Amino acid sequence: MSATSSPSATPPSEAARAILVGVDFGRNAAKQGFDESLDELALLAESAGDTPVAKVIARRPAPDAALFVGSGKADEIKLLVQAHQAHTVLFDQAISPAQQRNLEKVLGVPVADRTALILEIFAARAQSHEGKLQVELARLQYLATRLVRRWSHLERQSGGIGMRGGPGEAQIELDRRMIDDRIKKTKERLKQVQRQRSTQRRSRSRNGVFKISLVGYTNAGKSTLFNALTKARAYAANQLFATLDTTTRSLYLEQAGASVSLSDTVGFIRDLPHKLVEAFRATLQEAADADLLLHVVDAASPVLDEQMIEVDKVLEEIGAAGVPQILVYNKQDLLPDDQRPRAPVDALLRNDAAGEPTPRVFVSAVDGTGLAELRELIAQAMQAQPLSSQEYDPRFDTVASPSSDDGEPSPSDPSQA
Ligand SMILES: Nc1nc2c(ncn2[C@@H]2O[C@H](COP(=O)(O)OP(=O)(O)OP(=O)(O)O)[C@@H](O)[C@H]2O)c(=O)[nH]1
Ligand SMILES: [Mg+2]
Repeated sequence: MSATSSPSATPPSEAARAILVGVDFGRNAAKQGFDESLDELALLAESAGDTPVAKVIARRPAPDAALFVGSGKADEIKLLVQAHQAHTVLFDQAISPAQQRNLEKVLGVPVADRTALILEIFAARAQSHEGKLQVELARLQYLATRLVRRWSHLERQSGGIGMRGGPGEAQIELDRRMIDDRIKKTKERLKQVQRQRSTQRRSRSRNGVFKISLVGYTNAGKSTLFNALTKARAYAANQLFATLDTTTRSLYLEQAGASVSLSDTVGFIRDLPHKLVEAFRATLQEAADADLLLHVVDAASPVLDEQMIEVDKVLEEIGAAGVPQILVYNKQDLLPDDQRPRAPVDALLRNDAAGEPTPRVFVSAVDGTGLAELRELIAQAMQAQPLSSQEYDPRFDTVASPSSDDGEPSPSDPSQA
């Protein structure tokens, strides 16, 4: 199973024309995560290398057991597939393996849902050894549950072996055993890599550096902000999940007279496949271990509230709900004048937060607005919890320096003076 190693999207010649389908379950919409515009699905499709050519909205009170959308709507979609000579149909909600099989029979083209798309994007983006193993594990676990025609189409795209039209039953039985075997092996390899990683992380935390993680919905501008703050050149693009691996840089804060470590990592999305959260737990752990989270919000998004809720959900899931946050409302440059905030900094009382309002700053990572205020807020947060998990030594100013492994106090340890 090979994944392309460059972050670039599939070349246009291979771009598959895709029909996008969303189902509005009416009153249950919120639970089912309905997005009328299907904008996010379109961006997911593009990020996976497909070209959306048509959108279909179906309305029904509950999913159809066999076809998810019901047979009338399926016929309508089939006509669209033919009219646009589409290669694939993408569903905004999760569909079951049986629904997928039935739909593929009716529509005559591979069908995928959000989960499959997200997995595809992750597979194409993973750069580090650990990231690739994590994606491989999630893909195998997903693969183990279904017959996926689109998957073989994918294998072709990424240069692996695969066959058109999907495997036969005997082949599937074989594949299944092979997959189980590979899941076991991948888990073992991952465990090994993660042992090394946690040793590294421990040695970093023993250094007593104040650790900050950028978190937020995918495409909110985390990497752009990371670059603006650290003068780094992390990959930032108008794609979902442009970043998969964690990048950490040291950042000197004049206001605090000290350096902090800043990490940029994978973005969150609604209905992040659970297996993926599980597979990426080690990467996401970075956020849970942080002393402070910069929760980056795309202030220009019409659905920013929903996105923030989704981010909080994932933070909860990885045990980072208790880490102090600064809300960073990014992309201010995109807002019309009458929607700009009156003050560059304020605090927001969040629904579920008991008591304490969360500091909020309005920035533009692109034109630099509000970055000085953000640095000031970080310095204040450091003062509020200078000795959180470890001894905080303000003289320390590099992230990568090795620390002694034997637990001996370092020569600069103030308690030794
Ligand atoms: N106008 C404007 N665009 C921005 C700003 N910050 C980021 N962007 C754009 O938003 C898009 C996403 O930015 P990224 O920094 O890649 O976002 P991210 O949160 O790292 O996204 P993932 O890594 O995909 O989760 C890019 O096209 C950026 O140029 C901003 O302040 N203003
Ligand atoms: Mg990024």
